[in-house]
Amino acid sequence: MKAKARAHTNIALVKYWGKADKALKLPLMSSISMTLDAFYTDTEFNHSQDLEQDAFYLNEIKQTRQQSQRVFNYINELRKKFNLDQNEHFEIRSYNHVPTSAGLASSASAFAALAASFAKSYDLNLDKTALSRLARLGSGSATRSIFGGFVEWQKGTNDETSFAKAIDENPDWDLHMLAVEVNTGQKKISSSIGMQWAQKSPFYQTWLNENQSEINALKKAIAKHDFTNLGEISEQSANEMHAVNLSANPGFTYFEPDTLELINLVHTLRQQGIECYYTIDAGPNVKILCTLRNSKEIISAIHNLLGNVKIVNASFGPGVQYLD
Ligand code: 2P0
Repeated sequence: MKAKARAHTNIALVKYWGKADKALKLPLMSSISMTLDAFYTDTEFNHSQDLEQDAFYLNEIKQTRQQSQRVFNYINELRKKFNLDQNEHFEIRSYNHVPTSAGLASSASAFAALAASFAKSYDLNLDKTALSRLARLGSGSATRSIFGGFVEWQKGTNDETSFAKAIDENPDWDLHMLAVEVNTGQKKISSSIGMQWAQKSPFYQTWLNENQSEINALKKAIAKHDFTNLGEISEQSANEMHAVNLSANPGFTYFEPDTLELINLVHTLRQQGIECYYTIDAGPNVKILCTLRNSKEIISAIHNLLGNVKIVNASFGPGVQYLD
């Protein structure tokens, strides 16, 4: 009747940025991510005939009907899919340890934790592949948050074949990601809209054509623990994603002035021999890949440049876990 799950966010190194099927959230490209230890969502899913109405609480605050719509639609879709009792009501309590809607992928951990707690509460006995497919119906990036470490979401061609799998769930690798919070406010262009607009770029198809070779190259770099290659491929994928945004018609960008300041800082640090690389998602925040050894120096350079911005030092996080 009741189950609780924790899922961590993930940040894509080879980006997902376009759908082949909107309803099933089938992607146009495969992607590779790193699951992070520092950001996660805990979700409790309860269903019972004793409940009087459906309810969704986020960090103890009851969400309005409008705020709950995406979550309610998702649960109703899943109940239909598994032929579950539609007359029962459900109550969802989520605790988000991720800044919501700020390009730090809160929907990834949110829908992965929701899919897992839902499935467990109904004793559906789903394996991780099935859970990954279920999470995908909530949010594309949630597909990858079922697994820890390095994860590949193979785009597939239909609901059965589009799911994530682990590349290496416990990498023995000194690899860190500094999440620099430039602006944690609600973003103006949602990911779903942004990725739709991006497809109007004349460069979009060219980018897609490179997807499989980028995936192969990153998997090789991961297998060899080759930081330079991993960083270069990740930075390029982020640049390509933001380039198709800028070159769409009309063009748009998630960058803010401080985003560009941080890109320049990463270039300067590299010239000084401090190896680091950036990646940026659907928001102005910048994530910097580096080793733990270099992280102190990079953090102090960021504070020198931008003053007292919040920086979270993250490393590899685990896959979905059941709590209680
Ligand atoms: C990613 N992003 O691969 C890409 C890179 C943001 C930039 O997936 O519409 O919330 O739910 O599938 O997963 C963010 O978009 O979009 C995202 P939907 P999602 O992580």
